[in-house]
Amino acid sequence: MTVSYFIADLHLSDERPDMVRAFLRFVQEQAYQADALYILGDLFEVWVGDDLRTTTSQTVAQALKKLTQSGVPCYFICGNRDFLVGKRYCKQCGMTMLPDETIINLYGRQTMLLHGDIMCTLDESYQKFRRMVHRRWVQWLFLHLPKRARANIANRMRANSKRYNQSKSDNIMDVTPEQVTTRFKHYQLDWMIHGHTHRPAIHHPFNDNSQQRIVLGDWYEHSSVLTVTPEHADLSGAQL
Ligand code: OKV
Ligand code: MN
Repeated sequence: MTVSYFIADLHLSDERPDMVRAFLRFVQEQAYQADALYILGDLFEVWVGDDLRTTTSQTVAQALKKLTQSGVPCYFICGNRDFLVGKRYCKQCGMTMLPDETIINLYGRQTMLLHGDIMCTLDESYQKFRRMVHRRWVQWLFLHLPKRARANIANRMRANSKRYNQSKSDNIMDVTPEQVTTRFKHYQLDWMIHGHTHRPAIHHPFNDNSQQRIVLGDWYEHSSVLTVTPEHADLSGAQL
């Protein structure tokens, strides 16, 4: 079948086996018929190194390995939570890591794929955090800490950010319109597909209806999947 699937913000972890099951169901019941599966970040709620295996990470790897070995290519762009997913884990899944802001030809449409956090420039404290944890030497040091120390740091950082994010307004947490228009103009995009904001929608940023910004939803209550064929794009969510 001529169809590609796009998902993001699954935030999978051992704490939500129902969400993991929904992902496995999606892979088994839909993804095998696809030309490709694109995972646009935050597949996992926490990631502190490929060497820290969890039930969830291994179950997911097994399912994706079977899928990719059957001939369905799977692509992964990291999110703001799972930015430390590495070559080793991607290899275990048989999936290909793509850089943030990858441009593909999607059945004739010039399409940019990204997680989306990089366009949330109003959230200055987050952008500062992002720049820090994306430095190569910072990641190198963190990954050379013992597993227990990494897990402890992650727990503390998550607890702090939960408290902190409640005080941020909706506007600050969304993408900056100017970041969107700049990319459409500079790369002559037809489409942009991203996640991160957990606000599923199809936006038309210009008067021209052929240009679309498609925002994927999260998987907390619904399995949010974007289905793209040569004819159309369908953004749908099914109860978990
Ligand atoms: C991911 C976010 C926790 C947001 C830490 C260097 C540093 C990596 C890390 C630790 C945390 C990922 C890897 C996590 C995202 C949070 C809290 C807020 C806004 C370092 C490299 F700084 F310690 F040196 N981390 N984890 N947050 O728990 O998955 O995105 S995480
Ligand atoms: Mn995100």
